[in-house]
Amino acid sequence: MKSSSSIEDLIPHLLQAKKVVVLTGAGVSAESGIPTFRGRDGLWKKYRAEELATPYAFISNPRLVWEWYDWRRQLIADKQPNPAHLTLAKWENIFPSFWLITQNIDGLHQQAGSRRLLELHGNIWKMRCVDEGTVFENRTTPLPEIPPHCPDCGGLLRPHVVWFGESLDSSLLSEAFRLSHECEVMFSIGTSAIVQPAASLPVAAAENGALLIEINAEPTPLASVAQFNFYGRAGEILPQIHQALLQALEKNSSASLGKNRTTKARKTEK
Ligand code: BJW
Repeated sequence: MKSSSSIEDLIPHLLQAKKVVVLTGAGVSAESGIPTFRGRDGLWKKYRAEELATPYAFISNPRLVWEWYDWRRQLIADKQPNPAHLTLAKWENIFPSFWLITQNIDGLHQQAGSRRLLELHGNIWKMRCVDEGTVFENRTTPLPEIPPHCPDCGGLLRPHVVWFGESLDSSLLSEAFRLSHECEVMFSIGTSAIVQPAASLPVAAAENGALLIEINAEPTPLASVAQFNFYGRAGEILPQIHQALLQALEKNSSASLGKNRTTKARKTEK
């Protein structure tokens, strides 16, 4: 199939789809004011994310790494979901099976209302005891103590996120691959699609016959694999697709599946 960037052409595929999976990355939160990792905004002081998001950086200088996370927690704390997050939350009520797989650790998808959500790289609002492995939710910003210590055993706490060279939670990853293999439509949104293993999920879906749609500010390695490519701001493109989908569902309301979806979709619009 030749690639397209027409929403009109995409809608018939979405109307047919029962199993839809979306992979998101930092670009989805960019319009909420949260910097992405790569590109001009990706620097903190003189450090790149790749230099700080590693277990080696943490072992050699926990204070520096925690200062970076404390800065990011303060930056994220007052940020709100944007139309991209809100649209994806609505899609849980539109498609018969819908799953959101995110690489983001900012919690904005949950804040937008998404519940069928896998957070592959953890969550910045959680901390983990290096000694005991206990996980705590902690939303205090700024942190009163850097680096923070475990309230139970006094051990060093670390952010409950996945750094380079660390394995992702194996059950979460298996579930993400299962959903990607089984879906009929997969969206890859706001990710540079270079960090593994997350970047393999859309490829796995496409290899298993799913329709792949990329929405990103710029082409990524997925561009040649995707059948639909939309380049621009996710917070503008997703609502446009959503509106076109709702209009098509209204027209199709005589079909029983379409009827159910339209009723649910209308509810979510209230
Ligand atoms: C917009 C927009 C708008 C902007 N609208 N779009 C196989 C081959 C080679 C290497 C590896 C491999 N397997 C594993 C590796 C090593 C490594 C890896 O992938 N390295 C690559 C860089 C090559 N992977 C790992 O180490 C992973 N672990 C692992 O696989 O364990 C087993 C193993 C280990 C070692 C060797 C082999 C196997 C773990 C990866 C963990 C990633 N962690 C981070 C930090 C999380 C915590 C934190 O946030 O602090 O996760 S790094 C960072 O990158 C973060 C992100 O989730 C992740 C992905 O970034 P993302 O989301 O794509 O952001 P950007 O900035 O890259 O892109 C944003 C995009 O949005 C851009 O394209 C913009 O244009 C676009 N955009 N505004 C739409 N408005």
